Amino acid sequence: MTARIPTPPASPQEITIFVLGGNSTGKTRIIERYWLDEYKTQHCPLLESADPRMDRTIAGTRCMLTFVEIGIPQSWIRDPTEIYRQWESATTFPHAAMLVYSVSGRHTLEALQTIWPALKRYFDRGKCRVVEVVAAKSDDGGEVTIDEERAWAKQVGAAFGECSAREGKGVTEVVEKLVLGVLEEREREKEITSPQERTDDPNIRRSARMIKYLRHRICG
Ligand SMILES: Nc1nc2c(ncn2[C@@H]2O[C@H](COP(=O)(O)OP(=O)(O)OP(=O)(O)O)[C@@H](O)[C@H]2O)c(=O)[nH]1
Ligand SMILES: [Mg+2]
Repeated sequence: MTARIPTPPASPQEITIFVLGGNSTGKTRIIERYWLDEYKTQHCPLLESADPRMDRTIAGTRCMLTFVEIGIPQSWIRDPTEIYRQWESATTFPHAAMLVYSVSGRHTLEALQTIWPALKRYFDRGKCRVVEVVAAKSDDGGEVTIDEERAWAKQVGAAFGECSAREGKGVTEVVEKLVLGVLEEREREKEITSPQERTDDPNIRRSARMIKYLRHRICG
């Protein structure tokens, strides 16, 4: 009798996502809604769990997602070069970033626009190319028109999404759009760096097509 050697389970794709935005823009509620499908009414600036990592299968790929919430301090808005000073020596970078503003506060969008050049320099250094501008609290009366924001996102080469953590709408889409963007980028890099692998493993091309198809369905 021949013993079958079990195939070791594939290690998950490690994906770190920065969730970055001004005070009270809804960052924690987005993560919480995605993770636990909950919306807490009392204010809690950060997730209560000490380990913000979650194991999810997205587009047939096991992913280990780590969310890092970052508030934008006033000092960055006054002088965005503060970001260089704080992050110039950083050696860890996100794989994707969600730039969150609240549709009910124009200043939260303007804060992102002010610090974007400095942020971009940091993201470029870490080769983080998957960025999404997210209009949070979409259930709330808007001060910012979505068209205006969509145009800015396009101009800076970011995707755009809107969601309401309170109503549970659009949250999965905004998170998974980023994850699919990272997976697609990794597939592309794999194809460039190891054409041998591409010819030997037919699943690589199949999963690349699947990710592309799902991304197209979510992002339009
Ligand atoms: N209408 C509406 N209000 C929301 C939504 N999400 C959050 N809020 C409100 O905004 C407040 C702040 O939400 P948080 O998720 O804590 O915002 P944050 O950006 O993490 O805030 P800080 O960490 O304190 O900067 C909440 O207490 C809610 O009152 C939403 O989807 N819709
Ligand atoms: Mg918070």
